[in-house]
Formats: sequence, structure tokens, C-alpha cells
Amino acid sequence: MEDSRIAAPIGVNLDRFINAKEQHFSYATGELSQLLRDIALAGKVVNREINKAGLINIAGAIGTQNIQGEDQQKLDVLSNIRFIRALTKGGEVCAIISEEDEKVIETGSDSAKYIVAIDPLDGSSNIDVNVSIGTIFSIYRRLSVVNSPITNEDVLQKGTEQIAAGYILYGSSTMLVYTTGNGVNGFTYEPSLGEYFLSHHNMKLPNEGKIYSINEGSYNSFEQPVKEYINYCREHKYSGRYIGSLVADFHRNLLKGGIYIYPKTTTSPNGKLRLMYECNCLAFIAEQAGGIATDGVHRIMEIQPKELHQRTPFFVGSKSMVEKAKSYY
Ligand code: AHM
Ligand code: MG
Repeated sequence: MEDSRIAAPIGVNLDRFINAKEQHFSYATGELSQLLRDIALAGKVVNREINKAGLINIAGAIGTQNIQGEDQQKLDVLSNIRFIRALTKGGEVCAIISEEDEKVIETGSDSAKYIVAIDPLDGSSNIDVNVSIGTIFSIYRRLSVVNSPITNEDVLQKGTEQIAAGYILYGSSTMLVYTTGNGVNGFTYEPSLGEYFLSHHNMKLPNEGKIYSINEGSYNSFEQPVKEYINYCREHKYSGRYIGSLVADFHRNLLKGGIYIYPKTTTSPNGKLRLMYECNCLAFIAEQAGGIATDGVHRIMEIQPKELHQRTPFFVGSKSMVEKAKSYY
């Protein structure tokens, strides 16, 4: 009997994969690789915390609000601490933009080259009820010279300037999906070994799909073009799938083909999602996988951010579906 039938190979782990990729860049110094490893490690810690949330007093609201006036969950705060600590101690990051912090966090690593924008735990309304949630991150290179003060230009870069982006999905299994601008790869966490293994090589978003993901309960407050597109989806018997966790909805559509929409509404004239640490990151991944991302009119990654917590309408997913939705504008 073949060995592989008795003991299936476990495949390539994340560290080995990152190292192999690094060797393709002659100018690579290893700092970006280390930064990705730091994020992956913090993700393991958060994963551990999420998995035992029901057993320890860690679920529920903490009684504070973030800069956006949203109730913070204990796990939001805890994840923020974990990621900021990992990024600060790692030494590769000079500044962090986080959904949970009003201002830029300067790490004190003045000679570091990288800036990270992060939503440490997205999908707050799903935290308490054991539904998938996620971490979303983007990495930029600083524009100012090292050992000088961080500038507005450093932190308000367009999505096109991302050098890496990814997400960690805490779902029925935990996955890390990332791109450095050379395709998208997905790694599944094996908890008993404590390692991520390459499980989804060179991920591609199907050009066409049959899933549309939007909070249809807000239908009456959508603009006419969005209503018309929803009607088109209904008429064509597309499946409505909406978890209400951006990472989970995006990930499903990445694998199966589909469109995710968070449009402007009468109460949220710029939509709900944040450009810098939710939309740009997923836009980069979508484009690297063959999909597209728009605010209805403009390419997401070409929007010049004017403020850290800027919101934007968001349409992302399979190319032909997003183009169809855009055609109603
Ligand atoms: P959060 O950053 O406060 O968790 O909000 C973002 C989440 C997304 O994960 C999700 O797609 C969206 O909010 C759901 O919003 P709604 O409940 O309005 O449909
Ligand atoms: Mg969020």
C-alpha cells in the first residue's frame, strides 16, 4: 500500500510558504515576512480566545463605544489588544490604524518601514451567537523616511499602494487568506498542531456566480440602482446569502462566486463599511483573485482616503456580477 494512503501528507505550512515566496524578491529583507508571521500568530491567540468565549466571561458588550459610536464587545477590545501588542512588539510596524482606536497608534518603532490598517474583529453582532467573525488587515510601506515623524500621507494611502492584505476567518474552521500582489492563497489552521497549512492555492473568484449578499431588510432605504439590481437577482432566482459578517460573506463568495453589497442607505449616506481597514483589503484580494470592487462608480482601491475611519459604499465579488450591479448606476 502506498504510504500516502496510510498517512496523508499534511502539506506546506504558512512559515515555509512565506519563506519560499520571500526568496522570489531579490530586495526582500524578511521584515514583511516577519510581519505576516506576527499577524498569523496574533490570529492564533484570538482564535483560542474566541473558541472558549462561551466558557469564560468574555462574550457580550463591554459597556464602551468605539470612535464610530458602536458598542464595543469584549472580544473586539481583546482582539485589538492582541493585534496591537503583536504589531508593536514585532518591530516592523511604525504606525497602526485600527477600527477600535480614534487616532493613529504610533508603535515607537521609528525605524520600521510598514503601516498596518486593521479591523481586529469584524462582525461584532455575530460575536455573541457563535457565528463566524474575522480579522481584516492591510499593509502599506511608509512614504516618509525612517526615523522621522509619521505623516498624513503615510497613513492615508490609496488601496492601490497596499503591499499585502489579508483576513483571518474564525469560522467552522479558522483560515488565513492573504495576498502580496501575486495571487491569493488560503491556509487552514490545524489546532492540534498549532499551524496554518496551505489548503487553497492560487484562489480564483469565479467570474459569474448566483449568490447575492446584502442586508435586504434595509431594501426601502437603498438607492434606486441597488433596488433594481436586487430585483434582477430575484428575477433570475439567485440565492440570497447574508451572514452579516463581512469576512464570512466575502469568503463564501470568493469560493463559490457571488457579490457582496453594502450600499449607501438613507441613514448611512456613505454606507457602513470603512475604506481603510475593511474595503481596501478585500478589494485587493478580490482583484488578485480575478474579481472587482467598486463603490458603485469608482474602483475602491483608487479612492483617496481623507480620514482614517472614512466609510464607503461597497460592491465586491465576481467580475460579471459587480459589473452588472454597476450598470444600474
Ligand atoms: P463591525 O465592524 O461593527 O463589525 O461592522 C461591520 C459588519 C460587517 O461584518 C457586516 O458585513 C456588516 O457590518 C453588517 O451590517 P448590517 O447589520 O447593517 O447588515
Ligand atoms: Mg468592522
